[in-house]
Amino acid sequence: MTTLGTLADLPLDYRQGLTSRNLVPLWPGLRTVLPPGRPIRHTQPVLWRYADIRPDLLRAGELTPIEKAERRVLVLANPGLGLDNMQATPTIYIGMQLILPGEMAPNHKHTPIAVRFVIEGDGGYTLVEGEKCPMEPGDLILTPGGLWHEHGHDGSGPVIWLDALDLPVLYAFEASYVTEGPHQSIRNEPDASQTRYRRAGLVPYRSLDAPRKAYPLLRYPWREVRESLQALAPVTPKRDAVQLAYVNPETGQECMPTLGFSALMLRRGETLNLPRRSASGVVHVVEGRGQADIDGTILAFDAHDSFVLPTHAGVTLGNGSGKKPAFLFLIDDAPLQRKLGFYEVFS
Ligand code: GTQ
Repeated sequence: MTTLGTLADLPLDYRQGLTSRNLVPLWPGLRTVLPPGRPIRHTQPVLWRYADIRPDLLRAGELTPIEKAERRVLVLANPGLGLDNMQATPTIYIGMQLILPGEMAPNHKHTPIAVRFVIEGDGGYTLVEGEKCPMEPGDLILTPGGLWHEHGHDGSGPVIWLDALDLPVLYAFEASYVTEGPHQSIRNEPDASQTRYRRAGLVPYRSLDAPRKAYPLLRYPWREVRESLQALAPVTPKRDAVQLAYVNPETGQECMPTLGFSALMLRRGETLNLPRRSASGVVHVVEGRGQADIDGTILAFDAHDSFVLPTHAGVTLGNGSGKKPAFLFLIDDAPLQRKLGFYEVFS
């Protein structure tokens, strides 16, 4: 590959003239924006310990009333991307949200999509367009872009969950905004995971002729995901991942347009090599402990910790227990990359 001319090669008056006319020569920066072979990455493979986050979040509960926060969230910001930019990866926003008994996080809708993955507590719920989704630990709850959502808590003790949004993408598009709305009235029926979409492989008959909703299923109960992983484990060859994708039960496609969600079980004593791929991701540890090797950076993880998988990273995940499985929840931007046509897996 030829060495290109630099800025210093150009006369000062020429450079100043270009700058004054908002013009930039490409060639001095060409190898930065189009590096050979592999992208330049600023995303660091950082880990956030839940043992650190939890006390800070509970303190936020004392310091800032919900009315002054709307959403009481500490954002997991990747230092490589600039803390103020609120990016865990270039495309993924991750926050940890606290709601205390009796509090309400008021109704709104926004252009970014969001999902909640519940970490601890009883009695929390999210209302999505009138559907009340109970938040039990490990549950995944979708709040698709443009759908009204508010959070509440009728139990005791703190409820904490992880928020994942495609906010960095919408923000880069200069398309991110929110609309506030009045408190929703609750439809007095159980969520669709208990009624219309109770079981994989069965859908309401009329949805065959015309799918009724873009997002028929808003809640994926962890109890069923965990059982399904345990059933999958013994029929999965040793070198393959025991991994289930969260999909739309009517289309079988990823459940959200931009971000992908999957659950992964590391069997007792298992060490798993993930293929290098173009997607970035964030792993949240649901249960167990272990070790991640990300491009040579070694991270020891415990239950409820979260860590970053940069694009194109070589990733090895090890279960730290020879006795118990570990369960991980993975968020990635593969759906967006597939749609844009550059998703790659390198084996
Ligand atoms: O709960 O709707 O972490 O609007 C960031 C923005 C959570 C939410 C976040 C939000 C929400």
